[in-house]
Amino acid sequence: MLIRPIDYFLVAWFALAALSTAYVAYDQFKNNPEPLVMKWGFVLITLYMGPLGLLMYVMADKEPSEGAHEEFIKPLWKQGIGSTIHCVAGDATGIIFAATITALLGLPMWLDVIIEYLAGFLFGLLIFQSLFMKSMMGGSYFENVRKSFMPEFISMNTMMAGMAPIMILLMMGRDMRAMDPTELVFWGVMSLGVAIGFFVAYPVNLWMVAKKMKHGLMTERGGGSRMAPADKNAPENAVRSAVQARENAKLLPQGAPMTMDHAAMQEDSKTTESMDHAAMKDGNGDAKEGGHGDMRSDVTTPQLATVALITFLMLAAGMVLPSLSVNMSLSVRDVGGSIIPPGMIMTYDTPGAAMRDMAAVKPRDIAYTAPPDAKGDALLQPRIENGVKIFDLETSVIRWSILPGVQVDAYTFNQQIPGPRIRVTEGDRVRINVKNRLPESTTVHWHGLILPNEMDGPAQITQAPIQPGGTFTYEFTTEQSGTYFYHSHDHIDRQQGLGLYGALIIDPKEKTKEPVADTEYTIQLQEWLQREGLTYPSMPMEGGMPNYFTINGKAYPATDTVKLKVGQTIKLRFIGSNSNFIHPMHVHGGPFTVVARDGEVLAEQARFKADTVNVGPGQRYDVIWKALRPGKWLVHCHIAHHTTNNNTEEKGGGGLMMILDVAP
Ligand SMILES: [Cu+2]
Repeated sequence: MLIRPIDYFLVAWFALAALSTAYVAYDQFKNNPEPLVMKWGFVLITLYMGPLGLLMYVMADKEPSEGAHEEFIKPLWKQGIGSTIHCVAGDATGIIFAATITALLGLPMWLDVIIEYLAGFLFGLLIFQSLFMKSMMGGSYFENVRKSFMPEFISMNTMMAGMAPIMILLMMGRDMRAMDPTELVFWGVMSLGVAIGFFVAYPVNLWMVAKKMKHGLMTERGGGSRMAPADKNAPENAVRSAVQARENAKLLPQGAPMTMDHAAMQEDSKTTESMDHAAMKDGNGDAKEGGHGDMRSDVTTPQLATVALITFLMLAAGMVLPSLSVNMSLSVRDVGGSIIPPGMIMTYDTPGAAMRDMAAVKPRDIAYTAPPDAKGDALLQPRIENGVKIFDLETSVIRWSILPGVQVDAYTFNQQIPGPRIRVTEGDRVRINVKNRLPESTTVHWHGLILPNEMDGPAQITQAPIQPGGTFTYEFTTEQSGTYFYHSHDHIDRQQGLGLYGALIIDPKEKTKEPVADTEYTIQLQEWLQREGLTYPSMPMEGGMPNYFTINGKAYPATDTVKLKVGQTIKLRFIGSNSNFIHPMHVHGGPFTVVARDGEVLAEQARFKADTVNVGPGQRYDVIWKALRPGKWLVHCHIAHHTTNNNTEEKGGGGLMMILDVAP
């Protein structure tokens, strides 16, 4: 699913990779005079490295004009490219295959990289080097395995030294979709890893070619390459079949141009035998019978041992150092495709559950997009059966506008933020059916109510969590009155912060017990963290700090304006439905009277006047404010940052701000 800018980039990249691969494959098999194994090497490398593979092909290998391949590929840097391609094509295929299998099996990351190394090494050695090259190198399969071992070991070490840090740091970085082979970003990491591995492996391959330990690029015309065209006109032309070449070669003087040879060996070639596959020697240059010693390596044993040691240290550093900063004990299943907010601190001991807790809401889970002007806190009408008021709540993931053009991906009750208002009367028997359509389990807690313990809601304490698709019925008789609210009590750190809360107002049986005003308005507070189009549960920790703040699901200037007339009173019911901060809520234009706290009406002599009240998470304050003067009077949080939208002000503020518009 395309949810981050990198996803769009990768679509474009892989489209280019497909086109590049198609071209290289077509050109290799149609035109380029090269052994089959190198044709496949270039095709695979272009598949993995996209336009970079294409670049290397046209710069180092593609025959520039008919018959010119032998000369064209001679420079050592091109031979180094050929040698690296030959190694990396095999190694990368083994690594990518192993990475996919280990991810699907759900193995931990530390085991993944070890299996990937072994798979890459064995695939490169046993299949790509020894099997596919056998026809060129001559000798028995096991002889080739033995000769290829050291070059393959050295090359694979450097390849993995480059690729492992990319895989480890990016797969377990912010966007852990990268651990999942069903996600495009996994393949993006593989491609980048192969590319980096290639360039790290290049210098040592260059050295091995120079030392005649490894083959570079080769030219092969006729027999070995399936589609190489045969030139019928000129025997002296380089383009001809292997059979023809061998026949004709007998007539050639020593040192004459040969049609089938290893470029690095050409200068040494003395006999027609050098045109044969037998001349393609690897390893330490043991000449095969019928061949000659022109592939004899001039590397010394101390050189070889030291280079092998250094590359092994590079491998160890590449695998161990990145592991110090990510949790290598986790598997793709543990992290669940989490995308972590920017700046969140993750260490080698951060548990998978913590990552899932902090992760962005997955856009693919969104079941509904609310219209931009949709409002939450809608009064929920009950059905009444045998005197019981029955309410239905359903949780789901929706997209919700908090400002024009700013949307959050939220967990909601009944597709709104805040959840619908439940309003009953003291003494009512209520039954609330909760259906869970979230991708995770949930429960509902009835904050502040006296009720049977098994109806209280805390997951794993009074009830089993309601699993995705499951239901639970809460039933109790209300014994109190006042301003209450309900909220999720399972993974509360995540779920309440993503929108699972709503007002629960209980009117007293005896109306006279309650301080009254001409009108009332309920204010439910919330903090949001929305960046790069993704919504994370805000948390008071590094990387988790909120950047949007809402009253009843809207940030100023999208918050409500309440119309009043001079002399009228309004009861503001503040609900701390947020879970991070204490918000000092302030009203302009004169003091209010605090008449109730946490649902409890204050005795006359305990009521007090104030113009700011600290609304902490979970707290409720009912205050009555009288409109003394006409004009636009603000209600706002007095932590100034909480009246901004992503650190900007619009129409005089943002976030936790709304207007009481008093007419004369
Ligand atoms: Cu505040």
